Amino acid sequence: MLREFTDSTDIAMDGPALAARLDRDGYLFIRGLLPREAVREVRLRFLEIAARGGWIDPAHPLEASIAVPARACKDPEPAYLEVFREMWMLEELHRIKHHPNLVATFERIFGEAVLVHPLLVARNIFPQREDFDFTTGSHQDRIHIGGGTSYAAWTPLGECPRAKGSLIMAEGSHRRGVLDFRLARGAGGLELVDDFEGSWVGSDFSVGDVVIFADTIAHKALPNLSAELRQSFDARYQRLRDPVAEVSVATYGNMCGWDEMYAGWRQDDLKYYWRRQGARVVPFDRQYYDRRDAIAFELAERGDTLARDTLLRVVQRDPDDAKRARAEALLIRLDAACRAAE
Ligand SMILES: O=C(O)CCC(=O)C(=O)O
Repeated sequence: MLREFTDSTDIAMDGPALAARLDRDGYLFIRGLLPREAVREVRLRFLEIAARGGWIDPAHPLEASIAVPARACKDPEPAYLEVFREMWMLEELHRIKHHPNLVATFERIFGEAVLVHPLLVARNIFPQREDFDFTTGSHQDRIHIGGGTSYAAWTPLGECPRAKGSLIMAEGSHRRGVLDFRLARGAGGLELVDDFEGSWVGSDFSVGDVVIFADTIAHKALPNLSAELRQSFDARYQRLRDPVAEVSVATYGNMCGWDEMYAGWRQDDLKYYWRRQGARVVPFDRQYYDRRDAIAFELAERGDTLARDTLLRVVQRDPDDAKRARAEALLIRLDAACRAAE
């Protein structure tokens, strides 16, 4: 059962009230926090790139964002990243996470200076089909983000009713610390063991509506049951004086260097801003990834394809040479076994 989000639009200018509610529920849902035009600009850029990548059905207007099911792909597959790379490097995408309405909201909540994480995530979720499902399973961000306490802001690029796969929260679950997880299909590649029955809250999102949430709240996406590509972005914010993990000041999956990305930008004000702000960068705590990867290695040794996406992530992103080599060998073995079974 899914209950409605508590709507915090009426207290959006009241810092102490926002902070108290965020502490109580683990999330804040604020309607119209971002201007529609600012979101629409990013959306159009995304759709143009998606169309060039063959993801959007040309038989419909671009803004209808009707997906081509045969081109369904997912992060971190190479076919996905090839198209996604251009989206992630867009100046407009990075600029919107600094939108004064977002930053001022976090300043009000913290009552002090805010660090906007340089890393942000953008998503393109193809419609769910019998042979394709990339619905984000329930997880906590803390294990992916590390550093000091941080908060996410998630917003869809375009209208996002529940049936198009909006994000939902397990109200109050942020109080329980880091919880047990297992490997799963879907964005993130993990899911929490607990099902949080009775705690789930969500809403239909209009363009500009934002959900802000704590890095220990359990959350997940609903399946995309529409014919459209569900696009969204999630950015992270923390107190400037708290430490930030090095992964959060790197580009997405280290897909490019910042200089390479900045070369295509028109303005300079957001280039390396966190260095000028004096962000305190610390090593990323890999303990949870080490646990995830150990599970994936064990499953892969047994020929379970559930391990595949995690192995891909290790190959693309892990700093440990031996671990990357082991993941690569297991991936080759898994794929050969799959081909033999076909
Ligand atoms: O957009 C999604 O499907 C997942 C987003 C998410 O889990 C997050 O922002 O932490």
